[in-house]
Amino acid sequence: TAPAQTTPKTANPAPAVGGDIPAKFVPPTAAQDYVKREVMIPMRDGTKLYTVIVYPKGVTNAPIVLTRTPYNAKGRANRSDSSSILATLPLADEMFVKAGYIRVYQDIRGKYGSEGDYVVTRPVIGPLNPTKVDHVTDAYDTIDWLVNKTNLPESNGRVGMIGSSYEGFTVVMALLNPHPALKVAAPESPMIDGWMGDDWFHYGAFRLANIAWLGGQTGYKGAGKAPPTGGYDDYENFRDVGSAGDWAKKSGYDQLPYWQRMVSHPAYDEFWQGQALDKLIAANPSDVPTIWEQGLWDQEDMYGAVMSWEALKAKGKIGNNHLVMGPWRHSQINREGRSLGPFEWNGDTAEQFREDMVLPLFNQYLKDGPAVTLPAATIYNTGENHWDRFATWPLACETGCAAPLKPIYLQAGGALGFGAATAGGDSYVSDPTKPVPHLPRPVNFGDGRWGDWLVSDQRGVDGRPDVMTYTTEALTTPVRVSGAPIADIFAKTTGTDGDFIVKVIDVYPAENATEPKMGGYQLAISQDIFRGRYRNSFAKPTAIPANKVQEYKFRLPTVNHVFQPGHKIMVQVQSSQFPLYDRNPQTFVPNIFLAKKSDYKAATVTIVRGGPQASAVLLPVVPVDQTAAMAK
Ligand code: PG9
Repeated sequence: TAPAQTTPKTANPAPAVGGDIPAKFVPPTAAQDYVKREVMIPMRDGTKLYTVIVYPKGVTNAPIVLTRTPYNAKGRANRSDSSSILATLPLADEMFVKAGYIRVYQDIRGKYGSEGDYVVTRPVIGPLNPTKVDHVTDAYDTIDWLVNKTNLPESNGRVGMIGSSYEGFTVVMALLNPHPALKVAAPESPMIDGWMGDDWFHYGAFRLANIAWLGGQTGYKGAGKAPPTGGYDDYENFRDVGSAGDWAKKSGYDQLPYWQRMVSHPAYDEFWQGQALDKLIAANPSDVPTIWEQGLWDQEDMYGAVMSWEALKAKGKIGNNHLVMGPWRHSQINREGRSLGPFEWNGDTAEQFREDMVLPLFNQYLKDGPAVTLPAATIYNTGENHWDRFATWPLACETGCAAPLKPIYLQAGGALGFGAATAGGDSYVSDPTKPVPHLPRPVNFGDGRWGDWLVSDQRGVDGRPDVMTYTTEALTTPVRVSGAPIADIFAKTTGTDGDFIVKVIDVYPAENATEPKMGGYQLAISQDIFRGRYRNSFAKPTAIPANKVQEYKFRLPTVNHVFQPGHKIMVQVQSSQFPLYDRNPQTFVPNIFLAKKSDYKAATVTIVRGGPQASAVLLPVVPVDQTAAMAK
């Protein structure tokens, strides 16, 4: 027979009067293996910043890892509601948790729980920031508070900073005047120069892909939301409305101060120059051991880390500055890094970065762990599928490297080769009513393709009459490229402004018995856009003289790649990439944000081949075997 059951007597057995929600409900914390404190840390101007401190129960003499974020510190420190610290903190913190660190997340001023005014990527104190506070002082004051034993007796008084993108920007800011307790840093895909090649523009072409971020981020103090776009296809939504300025007006952006600032600074004037962190960091290099991380296919912040590292190298500061570039999309280093799009890597490359590079360096400087020797540059070889550890980088460049760049010329009949090209030209009509899509349509910015669009198959546009394609024969020997290619295009246009997009592509063999879908894949290993009005000066745009050949020369993103035998090298040139970038009206107007619909005109563009104005891509070609360049 079943044992008799007794119904427990409750204090309040009757239907609730006043509702079933108690005045205070506190989930029990006794089982937690960690302590989570929420504190308001005062800054020098009296503003208090919301900060979450998480550490294992009973820990003593532990180092601190700090992230300063505009993305909700409370949420960042709460992967899940769990009594285990490992499950509570994000995946990328697992290594710190296992090593007994104190983990700190802080809302930057004006966002989420923090007091004060939020300014988008607040510039340093000076002409662009008339206040007495910036991220340099806020990081300093925060670290000062954290290492004070009365505030956090569990710490050993040493701090490391880490973070990606905006959170990487705040790391770099802290390095401009590091608190003495800041012992090590890892800026990951940091936002460094919003005009040259990070979030907002690439060489002056405005990135519509980022426009929703601004509404979400500055329309609200807390969690924001992007404005509605209308139909599903953002290609149509943005094209049909007109300029970026027209779209913004429709979306209420004219109320947003940062949008207004951007509209008043379309060129690389003192507003952008004064914020270029690669210049600021090279003018004030720190002695803090630092890992600069950059994704090789970072769709948002592809520019800043490598440029900062190169600027520091030019200052003789690579002793404490290390560059790491992996096969990653934006912020993928905080997640799993086994693959990107259809490409599979040798294990979890993001975890390898975190566990084999970041953690040992942090342990060395924050816990007196064993000394590690990180090479000057650790860059994934995307053609051979392994890490390369370089004693020096890049292996080839225009001046000052072991090898020069080697031009590969656009040739007649869609050919591409290292030999001289016969003189001629290829013309196409670039029509703003039919811009080249950056992904097969419909393109919806929220459709899940944003993260890996940079590795998408370029056959999606190859063959369009407004995309010029040049290809080598199938290679009989491998070709290695290690450095930053430079596009050097000579072209004329019937318009008075225009954009040039240049892609360096690895074309896979047509047949692949193991992975049939990869047969003929066109993988862009490097690509960028250049807005023609800036060909003579980034600060002072000028109209392109119609029908006169002009040179468009610009650096493309860094590569470390081996084109394998049987593959082909391809270069594509086109004049729009939409809706990723706003359309160039192709008629010179003072400010493209304010272009009228009638300004948008089709233009015939002619790419010049051969002769004294031979269009080419200058490739960092070096011998395949680079054993001598590797770190010992
Ligand atoms: N790429 C994002 C961003 C950084 C800075 C300004 C605007 C956007 C980010 O991922 O944080």
